[in-house]
Amino acid sequence: MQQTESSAMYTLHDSRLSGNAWKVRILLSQLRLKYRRITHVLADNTTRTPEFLVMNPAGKVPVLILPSGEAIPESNAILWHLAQGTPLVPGGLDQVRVVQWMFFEQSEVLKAFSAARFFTSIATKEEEKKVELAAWRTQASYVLKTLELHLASREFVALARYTIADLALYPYISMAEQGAIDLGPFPHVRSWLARIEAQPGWVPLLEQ
Ligand SMILES: N[C@@H](CCC(=O)N[C@@H](CS)C(=O)NCC(=O)O)C(=O)O
Repeated sequence: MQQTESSAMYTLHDSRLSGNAWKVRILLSQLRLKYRRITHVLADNTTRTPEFLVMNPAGKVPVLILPSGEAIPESNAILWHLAQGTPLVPGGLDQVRVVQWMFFEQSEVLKAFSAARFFTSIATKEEEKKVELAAWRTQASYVLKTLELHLASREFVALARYTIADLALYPYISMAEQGAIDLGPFPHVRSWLARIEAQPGWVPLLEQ
């Protein structure tokens, strides 16, 4: 575990390559919120200790510790909490559109893209689950076709402007090629990714 930065109000438990934690770091930057990072090496199982499980019973990063000491797990719950009261979370029916796409991300996007990436570019051992790669890539292709059609007539997924729905969907789709998922045939998806990267305060996965 490595700790970086000081004098922070928030503490973010993350891991170096986590796309879910990347979402949170982009938003913290966009909202200009100071935070300290506690970066776990997931293979060391430090997210499965009794102390960590009190913060997140699921034993995963990201977990954001608020200035009050309250722990919030689940990347999209963290985005929701931080962005409340900003234009990134609208009110009324528009809010439902944002929630809709954040659920789509967790149910349809996350597992397929993150698993394809992990077993293609990150895992070092011969993993049993590798046999499922074809299924994950098929699911990823369904997601990309869905988004390509949706984004053909709009700039952002939920509303006419950037919201946390775009941010929730962004990390794993932007890293699709690390899972040998080709974004070439999806020009509208690629333009949308570029629009997200052009938002003020966007930060890369790995700081130079
Ligand atoms: N639904 C969760 C998923 C979190 C998740 O899968 N985190 C991964 C890193 S990206 C993790 O901590 N894996 C460690 C483990 O499963 O032991 C979220 O959106 O935050």
